[in-house]
Amino acid sequence: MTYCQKVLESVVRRNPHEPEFLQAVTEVLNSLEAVTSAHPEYEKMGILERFIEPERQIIFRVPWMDDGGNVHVNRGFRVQFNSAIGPYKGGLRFHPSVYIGIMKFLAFEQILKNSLTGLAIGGGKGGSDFDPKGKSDNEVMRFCQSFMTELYRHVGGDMDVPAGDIGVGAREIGFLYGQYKRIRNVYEGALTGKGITYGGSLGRTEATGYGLVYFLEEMLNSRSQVIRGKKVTISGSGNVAIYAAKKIAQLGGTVVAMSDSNGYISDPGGLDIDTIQFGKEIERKRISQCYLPESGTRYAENCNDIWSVKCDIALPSATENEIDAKSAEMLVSNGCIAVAEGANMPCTPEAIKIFMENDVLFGPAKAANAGGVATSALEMQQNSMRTSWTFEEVDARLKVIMKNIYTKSSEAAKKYGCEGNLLAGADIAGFLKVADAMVAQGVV
Ligand code: NDP
Ligand code: 2IT
Repeated sequence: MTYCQKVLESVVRRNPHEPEFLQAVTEVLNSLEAVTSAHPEYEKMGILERFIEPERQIIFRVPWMDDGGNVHVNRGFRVQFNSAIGPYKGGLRFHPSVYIGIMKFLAFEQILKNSLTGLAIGGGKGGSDFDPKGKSDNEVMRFCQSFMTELYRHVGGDMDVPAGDIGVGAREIGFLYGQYKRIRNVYEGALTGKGITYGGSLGRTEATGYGLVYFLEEMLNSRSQVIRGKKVTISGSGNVAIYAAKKIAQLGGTVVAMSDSNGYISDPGGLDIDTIQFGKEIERKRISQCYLPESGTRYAENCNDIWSVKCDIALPSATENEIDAKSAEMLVSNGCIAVAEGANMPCTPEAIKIFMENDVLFGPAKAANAGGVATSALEMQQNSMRTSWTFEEVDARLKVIMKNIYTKSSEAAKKYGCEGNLLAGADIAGFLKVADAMVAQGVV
């Protein structure tokens, strides 16, 4: 049995009720076989055993009162997974599906993603099973204040720096930051994704979606292809999806379908992205209400059917495991040439296998969606320097970072005998930096 297999066996044995975490770890350990056999010092130093165990997991009660005076209790989480190369960094997710297994998979992926950015950030993730949907602004504020009243002890600009994820956007970050500042009485960058008036970075809102498309450009370029003229399906209609759609449109592509958890809208002639953005960001509407009835756009229930829409490129940007084998086969038979993951782990292992067997370009999440956290790290840099850069400066840095992540991932794949496999390449390139830092720092 190889070192990777031994460690995987113990992860499976010790975390039987966390399928998403097991899925993420299995994928990564499968990629690391060649690396661990080339570096026997990793086994000697127990690097993998430590790499798959979070440094710290915090679970807490979040009590809050709704507008009708009823008391609710949610569960709060922060998983501080790995701090070998920098303070813990990663988003907060507010969604009813949140439990410790989801937090651990996201924090684990975040370690490698953050390493790939080339910036000094470790891996963490947090959140709650609170559902902001249908709540008033006051209810969301009271929840965020209660959440931060516990979380403040565990975060800080040099310790752990949360940001947004599903269900946590500008509004939630504002409330969380206000409470952090009130309790700590310091003005520091303990959160990213902040508003521009209080320490946020220009370009952070756009960064994940824009970065995803910059990464896609690199992927297409390797086959002498461009975005112009391509039909693109983007699942979700949140932060990542909206700015991916905007950048695709700017670069001459056509966004033919977008979704939310209820259904999807599609239009072979192209969706009106400005209407969708206004409907989602300002009016907080459902996707079914985000198009003009007189346009050629149509709405259908069942968000999973979005993958039956004919497209050249798919950018899954909603949630984990949203593309299964059946959807992958549909994409392939409809002529899809590239898939880049905007969401975290949106493709099942079976779907990824189908893409690879059919020579579909595949951009894995930890590389393709790293633009968000990379720009969060740029926000941290600006906060430390007490300065702010222009949108153009941040965007230019983001482009360079995404290009570097592509290059690093494809070169690592080549070096370790799996040329063209960006998934393995991203795992390997991300891991090497963290592993070497862990070796240097001793058994801690
Ligand atoms: P948002 O909350 O802004 O949007 C989420 C979108 O995905 C919504 O349209 C939502 O629909 C849909 N969605 C969420 N859960 C499900 C589900 N279970 N089934 C179907 N659709 C669902 O989140 P983000 O755009 O920030 O995040 C989207 C993905 O991108 C996540 O996987 C996140 O981890 C990842 N990501 C986010 C980054 C960021 O900077 N924000 C950075 C890197 C990755 P509905 O409104 O119906 O719930
Ligand atoms: O999954 C992710 O990378 C994010 N949600 C962004 C995290 C961050 O700290 O900006």
